[in-house]
Amino acid sequence: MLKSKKIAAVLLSAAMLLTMTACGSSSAELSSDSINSTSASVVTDDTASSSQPTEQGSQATEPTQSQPQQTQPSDTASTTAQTEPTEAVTSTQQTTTTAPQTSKPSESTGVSVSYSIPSTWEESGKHCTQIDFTVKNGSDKALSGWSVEVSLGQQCELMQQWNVSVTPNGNSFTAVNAEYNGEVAAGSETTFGCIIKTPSAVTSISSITINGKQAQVNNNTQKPSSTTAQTTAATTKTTSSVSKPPVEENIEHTGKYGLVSDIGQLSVKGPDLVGEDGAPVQLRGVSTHGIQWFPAFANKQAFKYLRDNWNINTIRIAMYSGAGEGYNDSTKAGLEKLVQDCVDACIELDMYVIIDWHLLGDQSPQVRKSDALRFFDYMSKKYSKYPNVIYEICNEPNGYASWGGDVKPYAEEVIPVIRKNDPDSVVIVGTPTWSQDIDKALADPLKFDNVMYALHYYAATHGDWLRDRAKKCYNSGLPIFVSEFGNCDASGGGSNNLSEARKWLTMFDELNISYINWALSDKNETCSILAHGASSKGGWTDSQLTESGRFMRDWFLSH
Ligand code: IDC
Repeated sequence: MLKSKKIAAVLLSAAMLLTMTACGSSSAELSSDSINSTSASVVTDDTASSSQPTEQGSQATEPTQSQPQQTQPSDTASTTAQTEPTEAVTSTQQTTTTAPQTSKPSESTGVSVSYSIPSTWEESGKHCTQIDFTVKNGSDKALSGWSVEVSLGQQCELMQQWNVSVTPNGNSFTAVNAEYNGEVAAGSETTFGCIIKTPSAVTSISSITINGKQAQVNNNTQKPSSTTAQTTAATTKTTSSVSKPPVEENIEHTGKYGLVSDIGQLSVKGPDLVGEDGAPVQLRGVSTHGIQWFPAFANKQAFKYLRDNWNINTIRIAMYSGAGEGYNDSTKAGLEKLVQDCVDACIELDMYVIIDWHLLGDQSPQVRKSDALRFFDYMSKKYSKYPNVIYEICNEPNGYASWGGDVKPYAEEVIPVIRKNDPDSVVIVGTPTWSQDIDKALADPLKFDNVMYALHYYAATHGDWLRDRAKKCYNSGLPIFVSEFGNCDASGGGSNNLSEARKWLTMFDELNISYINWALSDKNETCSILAHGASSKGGWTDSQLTESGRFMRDWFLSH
């Protein structure tokens, strides 16, 4: 089966590329003649550079790591108010399956706006529509700001927005650039989006202007392809649109590194993660950065590229859960929607996917327990029939949070909620001190099956002492999952320590312990796999990868 799959992959690779490109493009193309242009242009994603807010504030607030024996972002650092931009809450997942070729670009200049409607759903008798926009500056002059007016022909209410400031105005809304993405260099583009609520369904948009000039709307035959429910609407019906297409891979995923259709439902046997046939399995993959900050990199094309070119079988979706980290009443619906888009993408890609409740700034998982209970109840109901999904219920308890007083009691409430909906699933539980105190879990384990305990390390910070702890715990029967690690220091910065990194990964390969690298983003920090400005959709050359990115790619490919 694997052999024929490989041949199919080769034969289909060209078709696949075309499909991926088409999926990444919008079917509606609008152009403006505001800068030298009169014609519509086809917008493709392959040259997209990150339109994320730059990390101006975040560099200053990186967790600092000064004591190698104490492992972690320091206490003060991890509780520092997060200065990452919080408005970048979005779905960049293109789930559209039809992307008709619009008129050929007759010239490559001009500013164009394209849009796609990746999902729609109903809530309290109204229609909710997510619309993703791309403003592309095909001119030879920088754009110093943009204002896009979108006519819907019906009243609209704003629910969410990202990378933009949206003002509803009767039957239309105006979308004005955020502070950080008004400037669009010649040849670049920027993306933004919103979720709106309307009395009737929005299937296409009748008119758009950009910077006051009417833009032409090309015929749009694109259909919303998913009807995913919002997690906040308890009464909303969940309709999963996930179907399983045949898997096409460039790389043959075999044996313990297989994909879901090879390995099936995971379970935990002694200290080992095993597949449906009971044989040990090793999940290896990459974690997104916080999806509130780097949503552009949380997309199906990037995951697919990593699956096919880096030989990984797992993606971790990190959603920071602290109010200071961008998860709050006004953003949670959009973030949880993006988690689902990412999970749906991984299911379509036949990959395992970890839903990570990325506890960090709150220290104890007790702080946001009621949100976590609602979140995991929803996710485990929605994904109960998919063996792809693993639940990680608290990334890194830290500071005052203790195993007996905070983490264990939290897990004892959350796990039964997951189990009720999804009885077979594997659950990863974080451990105190930034998921280093696996020994505390060994001394007082949870009484559930199919539970694994998170061990996190950063190779330039954590050495022999933590490896010894890992070996001792494993040999004593503790199931360990390395749901996050970095090759640099625990702040995410500093230099990589690749010789330590090799020691860690070699040990895990020998013990069949699964590991997930931090992080899939182009943020200017050592732990990123991508160099700043790299495409968000894959196809990365050596120079578009960081040192850590090249090391991880080579490791995954040669081990
Ligand atoms: C870091 C990010 C950094 C961000 C910071 C926020 O790399 O861009 O500003 O979080 O606190 C962890 C955490 C993980 C950290 C990572 C590096 O799980 O969220 O990411 N790290 O500091 N534990 C140890 C290290």
